[in-house]
Amino acid sequence: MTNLKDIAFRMTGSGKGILAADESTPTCTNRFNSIGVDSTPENRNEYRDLLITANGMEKYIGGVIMFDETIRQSTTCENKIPFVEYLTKKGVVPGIKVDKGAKNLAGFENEKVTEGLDGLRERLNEYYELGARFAKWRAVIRIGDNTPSLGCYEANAHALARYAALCQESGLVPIVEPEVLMNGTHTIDKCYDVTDKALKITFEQLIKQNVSLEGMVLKPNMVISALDCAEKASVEKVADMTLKCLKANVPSEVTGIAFLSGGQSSDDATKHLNAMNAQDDNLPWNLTFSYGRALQHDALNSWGGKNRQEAQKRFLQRAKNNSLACSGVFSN
Ligand code: 5MM
Repeated sequence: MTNLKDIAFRMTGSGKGILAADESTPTCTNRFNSIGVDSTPENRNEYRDLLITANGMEKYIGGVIMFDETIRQSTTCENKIPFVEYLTKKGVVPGIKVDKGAKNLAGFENEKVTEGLDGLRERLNEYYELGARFAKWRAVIRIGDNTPSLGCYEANAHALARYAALCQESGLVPIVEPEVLMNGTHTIDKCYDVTDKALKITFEQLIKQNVSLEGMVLKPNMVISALDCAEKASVEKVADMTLKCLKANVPSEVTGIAFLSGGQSSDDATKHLNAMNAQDDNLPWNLTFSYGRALQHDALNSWGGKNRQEAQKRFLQRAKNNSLACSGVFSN
């Protein structure tokens, strides 16, 4: 079995990041509705194909997160090669979203816990056989007047740790994603406090469940002002506060940290990552991206169901910009 640390390095090292293309069918349908394309299995296959087969994407992308439907699909224009096989041949690690979504947390108002642990060992073994070498599980933490509660932090951290241990038992690198949402009006200082606590409790649980830290990838939110906050923090402030929070909470053994974009504009997501890597080139972990919307937004809109070439061009440009940001050398 390949060493988990090596896989985590291939996903996040050498200036590469991760493409999050694991939208579940309802989310993909919302995205397609916005561009007037029917969300059929064939159209979803065609869209994922244009991302995965974009010429040279492997220079910038070390791993692709897929949804259950996608990992069973194949390229549409290159002799129907299964996506897993196609990616593996290009040196890109195939991955799979394995959580079953964030559901209401019983006993708490307006809080979620991510489900999917029952039967997970068997599902992971099947995905390993299909060729996946990493997995992803996303926990959702919303900032509100009286949230998050300690019960919400702990329930989500415990599930993330149980999932991560099961992944490593099956030979898969777990991406551990405790996402503090950008929705709301809160300040960057509030986001710092909540992210600090979420990471602290998540690592306590990961250590208790004997998860190998070098064989995992953390996928956190950046420390940032909420979407509807009256005062938007500068790029420098986001970079400073995010690095401070990560240094305070993420053990140096962790191989990679790959941010989610979370609703930031594509440009902001690149600038923030760039500022962090420009500020400190001696970080203990690879600091990179695992973006969904910030990598796909331009491509999806220019595709519109037809314009494959333009969509691939836009996707490659975003991937390249973020790869440069991994070395802190991106400039507009
Ligand atoms: C790609 O979107 C994923 C969520 O999909 P579902 O809501 O359909 O399950 C999501 O987990 C994603 O991987 C991360 O949030 C990163 O995506 P963004 O768009 O925040 O960079």
